[in-house]
Amino acid sequence: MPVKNRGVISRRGFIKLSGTAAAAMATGSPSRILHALTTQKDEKGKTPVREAFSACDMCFNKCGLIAQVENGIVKKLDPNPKSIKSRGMLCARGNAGIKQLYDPDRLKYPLLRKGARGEGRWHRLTWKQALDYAAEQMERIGDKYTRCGFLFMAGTDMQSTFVHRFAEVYGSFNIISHESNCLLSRNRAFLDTFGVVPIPDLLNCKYVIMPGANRFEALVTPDSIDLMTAIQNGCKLVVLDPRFTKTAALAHEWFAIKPGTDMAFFLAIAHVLIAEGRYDKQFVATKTSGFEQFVSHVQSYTPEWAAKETEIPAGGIRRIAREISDAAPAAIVYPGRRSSDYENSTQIRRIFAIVNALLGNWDRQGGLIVPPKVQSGSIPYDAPWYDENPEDRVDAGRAEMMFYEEGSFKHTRDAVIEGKPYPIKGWMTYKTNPMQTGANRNKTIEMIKKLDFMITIDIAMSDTAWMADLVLPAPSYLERDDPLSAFQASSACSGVITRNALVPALFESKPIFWIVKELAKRLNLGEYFDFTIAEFRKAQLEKLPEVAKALEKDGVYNIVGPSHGLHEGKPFKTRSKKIELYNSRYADAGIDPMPVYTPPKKVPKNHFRMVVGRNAYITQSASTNNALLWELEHENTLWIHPRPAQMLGIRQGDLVEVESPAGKGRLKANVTGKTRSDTVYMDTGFGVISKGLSKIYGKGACIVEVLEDYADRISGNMAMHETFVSVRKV
Ligand SMILES: Nc1nc2c(c(=O)[nH]1)N[C@H]1C(S)=C(S)[C@@H](COP(=O)(O)OP(=O)(O)OC[C@H]3O[C@@H](n4cnc5c(=O)[nH]c(N)nc54)[C@H](O)[C@@H]3O)O[C@H]1N2
Ligand SMILES: Nc1nc2c(c(=O)[nH]1)N[C@H]1C(S)=C(S)[C@@H](COP(=O)(O)OP(=O)(O)OC[C@H]3O[C@@H](n4cnc5c(=O)[nH]c(N)nc54)[C@H](O)[C@@H]3O)O[C@H]1N2
Ligand code: SF4
Ligand SMILES: [Mo]
Repeated sequence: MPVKNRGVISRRGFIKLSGTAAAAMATGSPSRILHALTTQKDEKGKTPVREAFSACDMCFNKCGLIAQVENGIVKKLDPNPKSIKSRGMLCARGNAGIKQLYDPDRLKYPLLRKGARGEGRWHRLTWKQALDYAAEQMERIGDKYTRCGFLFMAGTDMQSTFVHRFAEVYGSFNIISHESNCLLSRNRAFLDTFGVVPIPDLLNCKYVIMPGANRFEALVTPDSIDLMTAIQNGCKLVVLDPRFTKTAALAHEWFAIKPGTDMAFFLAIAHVLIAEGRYDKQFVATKTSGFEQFVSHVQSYTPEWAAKETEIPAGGIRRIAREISDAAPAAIVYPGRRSSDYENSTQIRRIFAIVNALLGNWDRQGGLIVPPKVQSGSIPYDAPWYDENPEDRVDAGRAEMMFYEEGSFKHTRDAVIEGKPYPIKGWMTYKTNPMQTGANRNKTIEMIKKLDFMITIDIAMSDTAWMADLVLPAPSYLERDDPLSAFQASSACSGVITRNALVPALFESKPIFWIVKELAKRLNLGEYFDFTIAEFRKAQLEKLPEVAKALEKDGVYNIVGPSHGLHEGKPFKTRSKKIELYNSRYADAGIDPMPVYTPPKKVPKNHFRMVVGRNAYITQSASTNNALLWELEHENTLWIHPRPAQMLGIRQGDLVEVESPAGKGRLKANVTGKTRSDTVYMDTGFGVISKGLSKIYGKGACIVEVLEDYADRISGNMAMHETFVSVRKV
């Protein structure tokens, strides 16, 4: 039953396709994918169906799932109602997971590059050849350039911990994750205010201001579900977004804020809270430091001033300040998730944190909470020391206050291109696709050209794999046993989940744990991986018998009980032991100790600001080639407002060229009032260079080909909303 090439399918059709029919499609396919799988029947002539627990991995949320497995084939994925994090939900992407498993485009065996990088000619290797070659290259680069001459980058995964372990015992300090392209400036801001990154108790909240977040499309569980429940229970939602997102559509109020001016909005909110004595006085007096400095700091930041910056009326700002203070402490300025936006993103998020502190919502029901987290065990190790290594990470000193463990993709890439302070000649990427998710693709290509050896481990021929020298096939999440993962989510909802292989790994795919273990053996580091996943899990569970029992019985362990009022009387983990409205560590480092407003760069004439965002059926760059999700979006389009579109002679569906100093791309125009007239937008995950992604190759444009690579000054987080583009009809 082939899937018809239609633009739209109904929800019922989608669910049907995602289940039994999808497996049938895969089994019925003439490709060799499932050739080996034959139908077995029991004595009664029925095919046995097994139900098994696992955790979705179509995005980082790890929603609980129950799979129906028949004759070694995953037939359907259902939500696990016992998972209180996902509240018995699997989203469209979760349902489509089955097509990730049975995707004919999956990588099947190790491949070595033939010809030039990115040319797409490959030579099949055995695993032994591939691993011997990789180990040889790692040894050679380590000897010639020190162990820090090899860079490691792992995306979000329950097995990424093994990449970190491997990098450490191999001896490189240069380990990065996707986080410096995601949320580090938010983390920096909340950590430097509260000493911890708190979690919003949306379920019990009465008033939410959501600036630059899109919870009804960019799904975070349980936030997305809880926010909807809270609204049904009377919570008010105010959204600030230059685009009319689905979250804006479901909000009580939406303001198409001028991009880059959120700090002005919240400085003015703080101004009103203080001027009208609407802040939580007792809380502020006992729990915060620097209030006096802050009072004088916000004196001139009136709503009338902010109105000119934000293009939101002063009366609206004043009213919202009053409303949110009336609802406090069950009232939240949503901290947000992705904050890879502006050069001053940490300071923008600092004012979000400070307004929350003024509302006194800390550790209160419906406010910002820090729920308990399960501390699992591990198999400890002492990484060897390599005398010849340089002193620090290659990106050290390039941002004012970088997270040492995370580093910065943007700054590391610059360092590799410059060869300074020392050369990096090797790169391993696991389950991350910087060719699509690191702003300025041309620079990533330039970086790769500097390397002697690049190895990519993926399930598909991503654009990053396409540029690598050696590509290794990984099993999807439905074929893997993973370690345990403790989660900490909102609304009395933390726990532990794990992932069990539902079917054996297809083709020659091998999990990263096995790969690094084999490499370690070849590099005389085998002792650091002298265990199995089962033994690792056992060590994790050693002191947690009740967790082990729950995982076995329910597929998930939930911590139930109150998640607020847990930190009363405890000092904050900041220098002053209080919530820092004024941050003296910043002052010492020459950073503004309180957020100082500077207007965003002006959009040049005949240009637009490009912004990044999501929709509910694409996960960053990774799910656009999924057969089921591709049914919902065949290519991306450029959102452009009707007014400028008319001036440029652009009509719905016209092919346009978008250009910035970083590069250009061509895609169809979506002329829509859902974006401001000075702002354009496109989805991520199209305009691929990899011919191994057969459904989306040649479709749409690649946003990181156009985005320039600015960075947040404090954290080194990528800043993806600082790019101005011109648009012309082709
Ligand atoms: N379906 C789906 N869900 C996901 C993901 C996914 O890829 N797909 N990814 C997951 C991940 S890794 C993350 S980090 C989260 C991201 O979750 P969010 O951070 O909530 O999502 P984004 O879509 O990045 O939201 C950014 C929004 O900010 C708006 N914006 C742009 N500039 C400005 C500005 O100056 N001011 C304001 N106020 N708004 C602005 C954009 O238009 C966009 O709608 O989503 C998670 N959930
Ligand atoms: N243009 C643009 N850039 C962005 C964003 C954006 O929305 N647009 N969002 C930013 C944010 S918030 C984030 S979190 C980052 C995320 O950026 P990335 O870490 O690059 O995440 P993905 O785009 O999801 O890419 C995941 C890669 O892993 C592969 N993969 C999927 N499952 C498996 C598996 O089981 N095993 C292995 N080995 N590989 C697998 C996929 O094929 C894909 O190549 O991007 C950031 N950068
Ligand atoms: S939000 Fe959707 S894609 Fe992400 S883990 Fe949950 S079900 Fe899977
Ligand atoms: Mo993210």
